[in-house]
Amino acid sequence: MGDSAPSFAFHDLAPSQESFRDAVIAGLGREPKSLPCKLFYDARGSQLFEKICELPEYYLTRTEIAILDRFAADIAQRIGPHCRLIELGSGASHKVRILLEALERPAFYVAVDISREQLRRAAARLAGDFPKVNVVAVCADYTRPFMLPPLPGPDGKRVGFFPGSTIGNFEPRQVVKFLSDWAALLGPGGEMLIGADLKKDPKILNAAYNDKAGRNAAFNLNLLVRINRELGGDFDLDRFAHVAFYNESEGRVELYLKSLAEQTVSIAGRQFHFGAGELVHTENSYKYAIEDFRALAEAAGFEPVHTWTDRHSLFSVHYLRRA
Ligand code: AVJ
Repeated sequence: MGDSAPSFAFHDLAPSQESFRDAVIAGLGREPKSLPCKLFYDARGSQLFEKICELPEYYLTRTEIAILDRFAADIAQRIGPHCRLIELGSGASHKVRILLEALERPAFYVAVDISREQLRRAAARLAGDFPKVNVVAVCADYTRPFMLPPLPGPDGKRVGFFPGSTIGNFEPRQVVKFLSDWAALLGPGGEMLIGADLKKDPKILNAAYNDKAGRNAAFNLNLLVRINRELGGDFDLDRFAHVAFYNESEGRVELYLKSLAEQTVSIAGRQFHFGAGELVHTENSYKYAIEDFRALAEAAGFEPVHTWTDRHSLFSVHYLRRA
């Protein structure tokens, strides 16, 4: 391990094309129809998501970045030296730069993401910019069990980094299972830094997921474009619409693709019927009051150590330690 030569390793555990086809066929064969939100992130979907992050209405990304910027020194001090940072759903790896700059001699940065080319590009660039950090990219679907590659060298603390409110895509009971699995994986002394979107005025939430520029719509509809391209589907994009709203009693934003007419679509040699107005569920994005999220973390065997928020209480960053 050189002291300053960039170190970059790539591990490909990418889900297969068959698993995409199986997920689509199973999801559209179900009643009501639903497609898992991880299917959004082909190369184009990852780009479209980055464009959502720049929207004036989509407060999540910039607010979380502001929190990380403002409290970076405090976060770094709590984490301490030589840590091994493992990021789930690393995307473009923008946010972790704030941590890597503030941390004292971080030893490893492991980036886990389902979007292979974006991951490769982002991790390679990061390795160039942080030559003292061992950068390891793992292309995997982290909602399923996978093996972390060995992280050699002196045994620093393992810290899971899960920003962006991606945790909001899980059902609350899945959050507990997911965090319990991570508690085991991080080992004794392991910690997590998790971004969670807060409950707030539904008007703000509805605007964030129904932006004027139509980027949320393009992102949602891109799933049909992906099915057409990769599975030989014949979705007519003009006959589906983006639907998103805050479901207050469930505490989540729900996304759907709405069929605008009665129609039959063929995908991978199969026929799927859609009624006029029928909804295909594509995503849930849960919003958590600070205490509610802490209770889930505790149920998963973590001790909530600290929570940082912005001045307007739009977003929260939780720091958890394995109890
Ligand atoms: C990446 C899951 C955090 O829920 O806000 C953005 C994805 N979906 N617009 C979110 C998303 C529609 C996003 N997360």
